[in-house]
Amino acid sequence: MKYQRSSALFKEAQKVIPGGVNSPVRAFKSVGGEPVFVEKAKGAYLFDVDGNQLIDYINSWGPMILGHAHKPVVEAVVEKAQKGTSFGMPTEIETEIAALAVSMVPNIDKIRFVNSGTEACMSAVRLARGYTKKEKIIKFSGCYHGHSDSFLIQAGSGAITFGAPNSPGVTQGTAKDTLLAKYNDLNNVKEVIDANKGEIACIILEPVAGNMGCIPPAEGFLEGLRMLCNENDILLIFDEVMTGFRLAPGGAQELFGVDADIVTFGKVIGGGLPVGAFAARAEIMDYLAPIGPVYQAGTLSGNPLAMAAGLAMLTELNENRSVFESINKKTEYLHKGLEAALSAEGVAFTINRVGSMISVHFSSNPVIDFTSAANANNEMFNKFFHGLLAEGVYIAPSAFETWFICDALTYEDIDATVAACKKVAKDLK
Ligand code: KE4
Repeated sequence: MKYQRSSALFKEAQKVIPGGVNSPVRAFKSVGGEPVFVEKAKGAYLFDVDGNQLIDYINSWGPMILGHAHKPVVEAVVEKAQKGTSFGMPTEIETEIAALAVSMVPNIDKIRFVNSGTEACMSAVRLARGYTKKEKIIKFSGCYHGHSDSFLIQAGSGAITFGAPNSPGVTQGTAKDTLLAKYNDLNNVKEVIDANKGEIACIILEPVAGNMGCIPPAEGFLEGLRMLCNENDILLIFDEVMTGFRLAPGGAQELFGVDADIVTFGKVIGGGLPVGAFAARAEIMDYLAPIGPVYQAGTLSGNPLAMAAGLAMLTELNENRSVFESINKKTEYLHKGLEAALSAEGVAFTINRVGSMISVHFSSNPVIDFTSAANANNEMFNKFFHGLLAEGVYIAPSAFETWFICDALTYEDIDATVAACKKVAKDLK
């Protein structure tokens, strides 16, 4: 693979964009080397600026569940654009996609559209605080809910007291209201709740973690959180930015049969255009301006082009629900192939998978939380990443990310991926 043009473009980009990218993970800092600049994409394939064709296992970090440049989505956006791109006024299509989302997702009556997953999670927490009149929140180490200040927090000195900023610019004043707990550790959550009795507005989590690699909820973990929230008058927020409209039409709530109080969305709901959303039963959502006291707003919220892309995407997923089983089966086939290829070389690894979310960790121990993900051999992951890239396979450029499968991927693509893995595995040890 040659990357001359990507490298030249990266040099240019760094002169006018911090780090040459508009989102840090794209810069390959975690895996080393220089990012690949993409020219275009179609179906399961990326075509970079040097003419390399890559099998895409990121799919824009989740949105392209039906593959890139999916015809109905593209046509919907093109048609909408000819009628104007933004009005700052209500449009019928916002109601159409809202009604469809509400019909697909359990336990929500109303939904508010925003422009990113960050905005959705930030607004959901503000709504939970406004509704419960309590200020503290619990999040989990290793879970990512976007870059809003309340979420850029690491475990503080006291295990069960407030957190500490994990980015300059986040104040102690903000950090003191964010409590950190350990994913898949209900006892730890109980400790944190008991140490902050009556002060916690919400618990926010990824029902399947995707930002430590893919980490499934342990048996009973989600149900246990639901119980603790019921017993302590705490709202449970499922951050379904990754899992929503991917793990099932109704997302993780449907898959695991556990009801959240507020659900956030991103990625798939926008069909590849900038859309986030948060949703809940009416008694909670009606706390939002203009009918309630909790303020939240956005110039481009409900943008007609983004709504057209999202509506085309959700309509297809709703009407062809066999897609979910299809991508799950393809992910299982990939899992088996990778497992055979890596085992044959005696590499210490573990693969986590839920539905069409999957990740490879070079660890002989189970990866069940942030600590176990961090303790894996991530140097080996970096070699694995670059080896696959050289073979035309593009996976997430970090051991702390999930791969996302799209339904445009064929079994032949997966066989080619496994063949590439076999080749790379020989040089891993
Ligand atoms: P955005 O603001 O990036 O649309 O969504 C934030 C977000 C919220 N919740 C979850 C569970 C998420 O995974 C994300 C964003 N995911 C990352 C990938 N790990 C986006 C990639 C990036 O930051 O460029």
